[in-house]
Amino acid sequence: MTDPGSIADQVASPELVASLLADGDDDLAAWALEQALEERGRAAVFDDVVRGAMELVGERWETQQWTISEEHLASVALAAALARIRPAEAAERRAGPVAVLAAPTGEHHVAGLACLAQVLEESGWQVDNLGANVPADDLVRFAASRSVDLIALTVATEPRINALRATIAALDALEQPAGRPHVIVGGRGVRWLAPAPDGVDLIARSLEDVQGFARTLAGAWWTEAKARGDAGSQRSA
Ligand code: B12
Repeated sequence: MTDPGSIADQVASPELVASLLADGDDDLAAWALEQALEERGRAAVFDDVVRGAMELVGERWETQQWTISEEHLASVALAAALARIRPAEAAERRAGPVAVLAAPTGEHHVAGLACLAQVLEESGWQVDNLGANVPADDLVRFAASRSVDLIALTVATEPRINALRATIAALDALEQPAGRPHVIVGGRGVRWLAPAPDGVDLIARSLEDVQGFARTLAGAWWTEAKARGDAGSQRSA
């Protein structure tokens, strides 16, 4: 007899979540993802179920089983479903290391950043997610205006690799009292990012790849903040 799998595996299969999202049913999609989160960590659920579901959406769009409208509806429903399952404590957090998330100029695939934001928030980070199409010089100005510990960039397609490289190079100009923030890069486009650019601490192919790194940085931040006696304040430089 074959193993039928857990209830969570059945209701939160990429197949079912893709169909719910393409129907615009963010409510039921969020419920399905919550069932998966009962059994597995957030990074694993996002890497397997959310990414898998959106790959199916992409395949069906490419093969014209689903229209552009259904694909767009799925993206909007995904954003709404993710907002419903945000870690409970994240909205109230006023202290902790700060991460700035952005996609470089021309990059409009940003669901990965929304997923990353929640994984970081669950590990104690405060997150400013700037989303799509952020000019390099503007990102540098934004990060210079506050105390930032981590900058996370996403790239989905090959034509955006040059803009990503330009953004990473521009971050060299960033001066902060605690030194240059750590820089990580992820997204399905990192397969085109060889050789690895200077100034990048980690190139991640998944959220699970980045979890240990993010937890270690957050732990070090809290140790230093406690030593300074100022763990209650953050957000501005
Ligand atoms: C939704 C979608 C869109 C939406 C995006 C909306 C939005 N708000 O994000 C819109 C309509 C804007 C769009 C536009 C385009 N798209 Co599109 N899109 C997709 C689709 C269907 C799903 C992407 C998605 O949301 N995935 C879900 C997230 C969660 O997955 P993810 O991004 O991979 O992120 C995961 C990891 O990579 C990681 N991660 C991501 N970023 C980071 C960052 C860090 C630091 C870390 C640690 C981890 C991490 O975490 C996530 C969880 O595992 C994909 C199909 C696919 N196979 O991916 C096509 C796809 C990527 N698009 C494609 C194309 C061609 C386009 C367009 C050029 C179409 C056009 N002709 O206009 C434009 C380009 C726009 C641009 N300039 O950026 C192609 C790319 C083909 C290629 N050769 O690379 C794909 C693969 C579809 C296909 N099969 O043809 N798209």
